Amino acid sequence: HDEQRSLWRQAAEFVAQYHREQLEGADPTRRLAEVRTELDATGTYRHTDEELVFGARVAWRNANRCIGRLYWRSLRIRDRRHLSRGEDIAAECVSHLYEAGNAGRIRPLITVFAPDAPGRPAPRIWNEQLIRYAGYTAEDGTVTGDPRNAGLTALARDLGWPGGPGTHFDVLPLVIQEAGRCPQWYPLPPEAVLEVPIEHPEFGWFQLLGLRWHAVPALANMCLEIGGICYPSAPFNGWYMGTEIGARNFADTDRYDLLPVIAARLGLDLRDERSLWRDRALVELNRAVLHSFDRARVTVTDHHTESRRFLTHIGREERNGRQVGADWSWIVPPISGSATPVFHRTYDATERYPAYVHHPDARA
Ligand code: HEM
Ligand code: NRG
Repeated sequence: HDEQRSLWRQAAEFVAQYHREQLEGADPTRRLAEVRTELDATGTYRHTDEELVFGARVAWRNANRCIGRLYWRSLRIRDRRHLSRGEDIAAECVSHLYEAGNAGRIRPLITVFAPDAPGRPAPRIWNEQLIRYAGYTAEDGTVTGDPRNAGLTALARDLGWPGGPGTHFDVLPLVIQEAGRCPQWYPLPPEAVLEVPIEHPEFGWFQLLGLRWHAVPALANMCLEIGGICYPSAPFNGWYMGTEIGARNFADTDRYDLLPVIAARLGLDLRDERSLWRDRALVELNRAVLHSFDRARVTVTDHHTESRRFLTHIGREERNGRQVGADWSWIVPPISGSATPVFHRTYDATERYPAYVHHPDARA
């Protein structure tokens, strides 16, 4: 029927692409027949190890919102497709964090758990990222911690998580759901969570703000889609670009909202919009983030370097005969956009597969 036919079409397209790109144009006929037979018999098919590695890397290459794609070939894959129990997934997420963190020399990594299959839906990780800070909502609606995670924090509490010490940076537990079951929470051991205390290269008062951030950004709620097969639990990470933390997580008014605090400490006039107190606070905050990661010897990139690399990436891909899709509004950094080369041009926005895709949030 329809769904089957479209799965076959996507599978065939992927197998053809794999042979074209990875096997120097070898004839895909035999592999296609094999996949067809497996599809007819079981309603799904299994990727070879090589297909999985190729698919996960090309999905990164196809991430139109990602400025960090120059190194897409270096993604390492942890094949854990045989795992679908919550406990096992939690344990492997912890080892993913150790391997990815690598004492500060961060390694781009993806761990792939069991895919969706007919009558056998995959497990789901409910956390947006493997490491997220709790946001505790008080009676009056104010939030301690990261307001972005208030929902997951409340849910974890409902599931029996006792809560952390109540700081602005309590690490949430993993919340994992086996198919058809109620989600369960699993604590992350503190040793698996590499963090950087934030200080400023000049202003001694900065470290007294007590800010910190985790070293590894590991998206956990996107689905890896390869040749029509969905891997909903496939957490991946690279390293941070400083602006993600300094210009968004710490600065957005619906996140840590720190610009007024920092501008006041800088002695700026918060009543005068034209003192550009927000802009000046943003610059110092972003200097502090980059300085602190460097001091802690944790991999981080800055938006000027990364913008140049991204244009290098586009050039290299085009020389290889491939168009690079990109989403301008995500690629241009959230500060000093026009001071980076990625601002001054347009991009092809075509979506390509394999891809990392956002699915509707998991539900119990
Ligand atoms: C998005 C940088 C590695 C896939 C982003 C964004 C940045 C970025 C700045 C925009 C995030 C935002 O505005 O919230 C980097 C850097 C990396 C890296 C510096 C260093 C190696 C990776 C890896 C993958 C990946 C390894 C997948 C294998 C994505 C995807 C998005 C994204 C799918 C869009 C996320 C969404 O829709 O929310 N990246 N990235 N990136 N990146 Fe990368
Ligand atoms: N802005 C988010 C992280 C999104 C993905 N960014 C990366 N991905 N650098 C934040 O936590 O601030 N990556 O895989 O490296």
